[in-house]
Amino acid sequence: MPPVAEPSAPSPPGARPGPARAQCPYCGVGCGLELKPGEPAPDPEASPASWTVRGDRQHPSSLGQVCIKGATVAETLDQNRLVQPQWRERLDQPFRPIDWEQAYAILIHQIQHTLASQGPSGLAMYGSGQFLTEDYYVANKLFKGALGSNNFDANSRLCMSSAVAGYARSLGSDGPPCCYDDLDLSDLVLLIGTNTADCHPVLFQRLLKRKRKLKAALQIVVVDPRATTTSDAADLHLAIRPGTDLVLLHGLGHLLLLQGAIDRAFIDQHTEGFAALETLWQAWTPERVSALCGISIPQLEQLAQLWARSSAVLSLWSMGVNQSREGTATVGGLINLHLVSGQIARPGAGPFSLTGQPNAMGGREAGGLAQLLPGYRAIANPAHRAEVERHWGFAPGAIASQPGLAVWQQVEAMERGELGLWWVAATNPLVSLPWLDRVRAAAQACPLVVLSEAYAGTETAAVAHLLLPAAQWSEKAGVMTNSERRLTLCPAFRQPPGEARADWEIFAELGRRLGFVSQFNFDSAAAVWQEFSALTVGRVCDLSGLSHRLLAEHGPQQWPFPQGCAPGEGQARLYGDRRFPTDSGRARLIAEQPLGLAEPPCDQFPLVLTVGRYLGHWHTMTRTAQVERIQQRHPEPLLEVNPMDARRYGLVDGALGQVRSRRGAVSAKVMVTDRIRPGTLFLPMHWGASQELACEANRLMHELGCPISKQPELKAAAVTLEPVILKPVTLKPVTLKPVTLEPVSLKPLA
Ligand SMILES: Nc1nc2c(c(=O)[nH]1)N[C@H]1C(S)=C(S)[C@@H](COP(=O)(O)OP(=O)(O)OC[C@H]3O[C@@H](n4cnc5c(=O)[nH]c(N)nc54)[C@H](O)[C@@H]3O)O[C@H]1N2
Ligand SMILES: Nc1nc2c(c(=O)[nH]1)N[C@H]1C(S)=C(S)[C@@H](COP(=O)(O)OP(=O)(O)OC[C@H]3O[C@@H](n4cnc5c(=O)[nH]c(N)nc54)[C@H](O)[C@@H]3O)O[C@H]1N2
Ligand code: SF4
Ligand SMILES: [Mo]
Repeated sequence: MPPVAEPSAPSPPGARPGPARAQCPYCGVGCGLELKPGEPAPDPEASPASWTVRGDRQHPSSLGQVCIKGATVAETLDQNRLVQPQWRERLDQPFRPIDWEQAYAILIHQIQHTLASQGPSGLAMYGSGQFLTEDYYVANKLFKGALGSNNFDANSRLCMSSAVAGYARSLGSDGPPCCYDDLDLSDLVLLIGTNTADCHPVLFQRLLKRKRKLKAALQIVVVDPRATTTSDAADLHLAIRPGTDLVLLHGLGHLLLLQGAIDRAFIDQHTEGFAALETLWQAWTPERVSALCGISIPQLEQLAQLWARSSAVLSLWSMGVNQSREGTATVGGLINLHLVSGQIARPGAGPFSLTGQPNAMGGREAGGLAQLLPGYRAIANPAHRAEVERHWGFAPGAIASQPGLAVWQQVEAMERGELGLWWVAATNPLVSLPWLDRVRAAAQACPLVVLSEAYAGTETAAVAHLLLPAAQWSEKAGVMTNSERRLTLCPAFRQPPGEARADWEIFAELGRRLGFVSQFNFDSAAAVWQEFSALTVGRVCDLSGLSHRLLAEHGPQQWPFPQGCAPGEGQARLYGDRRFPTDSGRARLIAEQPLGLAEPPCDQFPLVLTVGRYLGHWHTMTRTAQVERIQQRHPEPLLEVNPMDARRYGLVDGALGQVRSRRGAVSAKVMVTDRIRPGTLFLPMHWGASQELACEANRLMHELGCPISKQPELKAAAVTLEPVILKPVTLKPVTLKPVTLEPVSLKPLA
């Protein structure tokens, strides 16, 4: 069956399409972009039409602002695309092009074979926060509903899952309670484990603009083992030892107690568990905290004073908090402070996770992790399963009662030969998962690895048997939700290249071919959305009043947006009534002892490697490596080393250094800088094996993570460092054979 036409399908060839408005497909700030077609190309077949991009001034989340990635996105859309399904039986063979009929036949054969031999648990998909919500919804319905396998997980496991678990545990439900306007209303902004300037640039610029105006009246505190562009703007930078965030937060609680800077009325009326937290905090004296975190007591006291005297405290956090073996506990530790001081559920105040990917929020709403179902529901809850089964049109019991495998468990299942199909879509795990050598070996042992990708030649393609060409953002319609719970319709305004299809269409077509015709009979993304949004009625993330049409006509909207809600009337903040969605209606205070790093430094591996991002590059560079301006800005990966460590390990600026962990070694050019803590190294995550200057940081990282969120500790591994001594190359003497030249007879010119 051919892909179904969208109501917002690309214009017919020859027509000049008008400007398109969409959410930026990169980070979770979710800026609005306005895209206008350039001059039509003389030969549209040879060179596709160019698009000019600018910030969409009508978008309430970004008001016309963009960063370098959003501004250059049009340059990434056409080159190096995967345009046809490709197949190889064995990994040592080259891929050969096939058609979609053959691709579906391969998928269906392996699914049926696996179901017969191993059962539903032998099937797994690993998806992405870069899916549109419609992609997520149909993938989930296919795996958890039709196939009976809850093994649908996403790269949000590496990203936001500690925030998801932390919100749910403390407040009773997932869902960031704040909005971007809070940046304009707070007088203390705590940025913990986030390099906002590089990773959420448009939000950071908004904060910076206000800081320039208000000066000391707005205080900015940054907690990060490195000095970053973010900390350059801070009034106070706490360069703590990696993995000591929870100690710091408890130490702050200790001082707030001492100073009496707590809101007794709020604690009594709206929380539970204070007595246990109070006992825990009492033990976290400034002396202990200072020694463990590696910061001074006056610095800690300064933070406590700022918190105590501020009328509105806003905390922003990202991967420095989430990617930790105690990620959920640290999120709880941060929310504790907001609850105990009444700094929540009012303008300018609250705990606010900065979402990484453009639609990781939509993924959470659609139930896109192995333990979730749509509408912020849980697999473990029998009533939730029954509601979803009914809505999806499957028999009672169709959804398995146990949560599925999180991504690392999928890797382990492949190692044990327990997966017959590993389907990777819109993520590049052979760069982004920890312990890459182990992941590679596990994937190589899986009988069928399928990769749905927009681009050709990614690192993950090297372990795949079947490649499915995906239409990407701009070529398929659908909705994304940004960090402040705002939904933007992203229309299809370009044709997908070759035979590429929207991910949700690929999943729906497979569902029909497997015999679930009525359940997957969607004729458009708008119809998928309609079915999904109806499943959110009465939930915390109620967005049942939103349709593609409403979003197209009235622009981006925030949820909650129940049926009957008027455009612009979605809620900016959650829990304004201070009732939390727990059984008691009270938020829970979490008293948990800090554990520190899962792999602490030791004699053999005395340093801590942390891995993060550069402003211009996006993750595994499938898109940003194509942009000249970005490549010029970040031409190579640099290993940041403190001058003390450089001296100790015999390295100078510009030298080649080798970082080694228990799992492997990588080399990179050294940048000696006092902007990183002694004992800590930094590498970017971006340069995978397919890049000319490959630097596979994740060969070094371990898989251990938070037991609650199952998020791996991608921010820290114990390593050692040594200079790379380039061996002098001995050239073998070459004996040149004498060349005998044939005599040439030149004809005289006429
Ligand atoms: N330019 C760019 N922007 C992006 C992305 C991108 O690839 N490129 N990706 C997007 C995505 S998916 C995400 S998840 C976000 C990530 O956004 P961020 O989390 O802001 O980015 P990172 O660079 O991964 O890490 C942030 C900081 O955590 C610090 N850190 C390391 N260990 C610790 C610790 O133990 N404690 C604390 N407090 N800090 C620590 C690091 O030094 C680093 O500066 O960015 C989004 N935006
Ligand atoms: N050590 C360390 N490791 C990390 C991190 C870290 O901070 N430190 N961060 C982690 C985090 S937070 C994240 S989010 C991950 C990100 O890691 P990945 O998800 O692996 O990174 P991306 O390069 O964004 O991968 C997305 C892929 O989808 C493709 N694609 C784009 N659009 C579409 C589409 O519409 N359909 C399909 N099918 N494909 C599409 C892109 O070409 C790209 O190959 O990395 C994680 N890994
Ligand atoms: S800040 Fe994020 S969403 Fe905004 S333009 Fe940059 S990458 Fe896109
Ligand atoms: Mo992320």
